[in-house]
Parts: sequence; structure tokens; C-alpha cells
Amino acid sequence: MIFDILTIFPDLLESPLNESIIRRAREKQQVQISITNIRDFALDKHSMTDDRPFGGGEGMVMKPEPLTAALDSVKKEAVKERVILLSPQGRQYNQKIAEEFSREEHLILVCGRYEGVDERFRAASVDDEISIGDYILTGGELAAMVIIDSVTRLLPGVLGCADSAEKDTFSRHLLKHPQYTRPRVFAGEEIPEVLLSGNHGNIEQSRFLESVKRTMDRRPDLLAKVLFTKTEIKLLKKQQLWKDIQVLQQVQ
Ligand code: 9D3
Repeated sequence: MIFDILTIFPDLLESPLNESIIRRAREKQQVQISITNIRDFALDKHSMTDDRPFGGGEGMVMKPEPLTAALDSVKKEAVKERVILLSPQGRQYNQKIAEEFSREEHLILVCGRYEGVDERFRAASVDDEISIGDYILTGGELAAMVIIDSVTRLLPGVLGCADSAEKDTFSRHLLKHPQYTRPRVFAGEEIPEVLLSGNHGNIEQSRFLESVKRTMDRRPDLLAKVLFTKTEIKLLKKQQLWKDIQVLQQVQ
């Protein structure tokens, strides 16, 4: 997978791309990540990448020519690219989109700044517009980082086996149960007895119930998507959780 990032703040991205799993994936050539400074493609002697909006109003708009020139410079002959603009006007990013992106050969991430990009650049050159959620960032750089991080970990060979199984937990739409490690007693607090029992059936059952209770409490919206097995339904009935879950499964 090839990632290209177009930005006017390349330094914002440099260090997070050189740590941990992303760094290892780059070293192993599982991803190729390049940062391009849009300013290098500005036409005038002041390297202007933004200008005042026609029609007046607050803020600045990113000029179309430097964006287009920067984009052309990273396109490759033999590889089909997908150009993604990060902006508050985009469709909201989620795990399904991450999976979709992970099947592309070349993602070009264009980081918006100020009040956004000239509409003619967007219309002519952008395939997909993405927001990472309903909060205000100062620009698209951190959003681009979120996409690179979430897509890279889905690429074959990037994670170990233990971690890949964790994808299944997410696709079940249940939150993770509480977890404990040593010491057995911390600040006077014990860990649940069942975890020491060595009975893996009981441990799985208890963790499943904790996952369901957490999801009901914190993310009831997720329960609408969960499919339970017959055995699980029996267990949830025994715990008197099934009625409440059924209600949450109706509302969407
Ligand atoms: C109309 C008021 N503007 C400033 C308060 C709107 C605005 C313009 C530009 C708000 C944010 C930004 C910069 N943000 C992004 O470029 C961005 C973003 C975001 O703010 N939230 C979630 N996802 C994204 S992706 C790019």
C-alpha cells in the first residue's frame, strides 16, 4: 500500500509515522508513506497556498493550483490512486471505510486547512471526502493520521496473530470486557475470582456477560447490530438481561 499525504504542515505528521507499528510496517515495506509539502508547488514568489474567499467572509481558502500541482506530482503511471480530502464536510469515517481503503493500492490524503479548499479542485480531483467525527480540528493532518493508522493495521502481515483476532471482537459490535493483570491486589482491590478458577468455559461466559453489560451501559446503539447465538440468548435470559437487550435491538 502506498500513502501520499499532501499538507502545508509536514512536520505535524513526521514523528507519529516513525513510531511503533507504523514504523515497523514501513521498515518491512508493507507500507510506503510519503509526505508532500503543498507549499513547494505554490506558483508565486511568496509561496501562497491560500487566499481570501470570493464573495467575502471569514477565513481563507486553499488555492486550487498548488493543490493540483502537488497532486499531479505524486500520481503514479502504473497504479490506480484514490484521492481523499479530509474535511468537516465529508462522510463520517468508520471501521467499514477503513476496510474499504485497505483494499486500495494508492491512497492520496489531502489535508485541508483554513476554511477548506477551492471547490473547483474538489470537484475535479477528489474521489472521496472524509470527516473523522463531529468535533472541530485545526486541519486535516490528524485525520489523515487516523486513516493511515487504522488502515495500516489492517494490511496483511502488519499485526501479529493475537492482534488480528481482536478485529473479530470489533466486528461483533460488543465492547471489550474489563481486563486485569498483576498484581492480584491493587490499592486494596481484588480481581474477579472467576479469572483465577482456571475454568475457561466459566471465564469466557463471565467475560461475555461483562462485555454485554458494558455495551448496554455505554454504547446501547451498538447492540442493534449484534447477533447472539442460541446459547448466548439462554445465558442472557438467565441473567435477566435479554428483555432489555431485545428493546435495544429493536431501536436503530
Ligand atoms: C465555519 C467554521 N469553520 C471553523 C470553525 C469550520 C471549520 C473549517 C475547517 C472547521 C474545521 C476546519 C478544519 N478541520 C478539518 O480540516 C477536518 C476535520 C474536522 O475539523 N473534524 C473532523 N474531521 C475532520 S477532517 C478535516
